Amino acid sequence: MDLWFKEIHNGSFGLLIKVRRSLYHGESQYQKLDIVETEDMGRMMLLDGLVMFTERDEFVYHEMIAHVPLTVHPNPGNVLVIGGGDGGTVREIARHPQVTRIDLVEIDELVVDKAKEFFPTVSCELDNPKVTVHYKDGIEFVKKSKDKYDVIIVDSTDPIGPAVGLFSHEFYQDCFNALQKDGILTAQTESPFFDVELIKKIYANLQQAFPLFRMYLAPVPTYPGGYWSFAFASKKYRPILDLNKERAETISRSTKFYNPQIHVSGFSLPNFVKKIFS
Ligand code: AG3
Repeated sequence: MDLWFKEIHNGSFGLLIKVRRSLYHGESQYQKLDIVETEDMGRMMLLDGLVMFTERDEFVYHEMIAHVPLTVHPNPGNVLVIGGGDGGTVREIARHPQVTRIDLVEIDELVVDKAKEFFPTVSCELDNPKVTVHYKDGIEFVKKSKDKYDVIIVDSTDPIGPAVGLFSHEFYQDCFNALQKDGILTAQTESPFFDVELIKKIYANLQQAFPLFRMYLAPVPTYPGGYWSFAFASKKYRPILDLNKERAETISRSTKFYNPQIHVSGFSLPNFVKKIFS
């Protein structure tokens, strides 16, 4: 059988992944959820037909969104994850002994349920006693928190549907207020190759809320363009100068992508990306 999954980005560029079979299809009030078994990439989760992650390469994204802020913050006790109901980001955060509490705010209970059923290696820390899962809209949730978190990680979908607000100035301002006085935020910020206009807007919104912001990059083969951007926004700490190399080294004994050298080099931007900010 010749079955291929196709994701088309911005109408004219696509990604093809060979599929063996469908494992689950369902729909919540928010989105369609598919889980398929692929030929090479392990199982894959799709939301509204877009790749959220595959078992084979999810480590890059989840390690980079989590370990970069957590190795810069000197004592990240209290961490908030917005989105990320699959649990991949939580799994990485749970590797840090300094973290005593993780709030995960996922709008869609179906994502958590099916991640637990089909992706045990990704969702494995969701039942950790340090983790509290809130089935709520992240936008409303951050509005109600003040001076509470050391790190906020926005593990969202593309800015479509319910996720649009997770890229707005107002949301970033609410995150700023929800963070303690030396808090750090990281967020996934789409493809630096294809989403230039969108990225300009996202970083302008961030810049209005945070005194310090930088982009960093990592390769994610199953996302459009294979090259993905993340934002590091902070009230005080600088992403390279304030890196705790010892903790980064310790964490990298259990990671597959992240290490202190990758942390630093992730912030080196190619000229075509630098140009987005000039
Ligand atoms: N968050 C989704 C990143 C965006 C992917 N975009 C796309 N395929 N068009 C991933 C969630 C994993 N915890």
